[in-house]
Amino acid sequence: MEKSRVLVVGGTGYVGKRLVKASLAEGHPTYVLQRPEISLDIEKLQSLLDFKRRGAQLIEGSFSDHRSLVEAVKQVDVVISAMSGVHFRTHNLLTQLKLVDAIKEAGNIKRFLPSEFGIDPARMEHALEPGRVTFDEKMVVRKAIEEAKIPYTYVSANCFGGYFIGNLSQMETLLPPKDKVLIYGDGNVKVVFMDEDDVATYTIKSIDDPRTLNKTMYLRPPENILSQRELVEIWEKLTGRTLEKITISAEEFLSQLKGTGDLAHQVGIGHFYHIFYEGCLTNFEIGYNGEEASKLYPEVDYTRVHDYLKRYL
Ligand code: GFR
Repeated sequence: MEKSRVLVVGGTGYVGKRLVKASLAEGHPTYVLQRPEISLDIEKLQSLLDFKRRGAQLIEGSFSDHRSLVEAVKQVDVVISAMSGVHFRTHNLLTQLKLVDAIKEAGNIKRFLPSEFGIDPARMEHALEPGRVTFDEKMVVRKAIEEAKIPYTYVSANCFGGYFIGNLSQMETLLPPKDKVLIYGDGNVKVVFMDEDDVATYTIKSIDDPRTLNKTMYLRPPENILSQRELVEIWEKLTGRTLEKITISAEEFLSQLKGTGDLAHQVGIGHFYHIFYEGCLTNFEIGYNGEEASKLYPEVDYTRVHDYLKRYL
């Protein structure tokens, strides 16, 4: 059967550009939404032109023009949204409801993947404020998808290496610490770390797979299920230097929420707490309604944390 046509929304973003690349690499006719709002964002425009050079097609459309979204969606079989959840000040995941409306009206889409790629929001009803906004918005979008009976796959991609591996899971930095590292609690809570390119590869492999239809696909490749202590040890072996480890208790860590610190930090505190103190990524079995990507696609030679860290040496 010929490869399904894929439209990536948010294709110039951190995950989106990798999805475009993976879609082209898998041989899918690949389309990228080109929004007029891009205006003078020269990096995004250059990205779009590069995609065209590499064989993707650009489709003009705007979230403020329903008709344009319907026309864009009619040209493809699969839509993947990779809107930013991190820059929530300028973006709002609820904008995706407009995309859901367009997909519902077009009626031709065989699979829709909304912008998830993190903690499974269905398991976060207890999440702390204000970070819970991420999960609440994702659940509103899921509800709209399911009420519209749009076929879907939700991708729970866990911790992106760029935000969690390179910095040894320190907050407020993207680089590894030089002499001391903050350890969350005993540092033994299991977390799942992912290379962003692998997130895109697994996502593209899932879009035509009946096994992932109306399912959540979790990315939990066994060798990347590590504690923060194990992550630090891998780095210490690579650098040949040990770091001074400073433990921060859950109470101390959460006391930062009392301050009126900037919202982005408060959101991050909540997410890091659920990940590194509660173990929300690994404290459950992937049951009847979930699939695990490295088992579905064993042919993918996913990047191990050790190799991901080499670029930071
Ligand atoms: C792992 O799953 C998620 C990660 C998720 O479901 C939702 C959001 C995220 C965010 C993290 C916390 O908000 O992705 C990256 C990370 C963003 C972040 C990193 C926020 C504040 C920080 O200080 C930070 O330091 C690296």
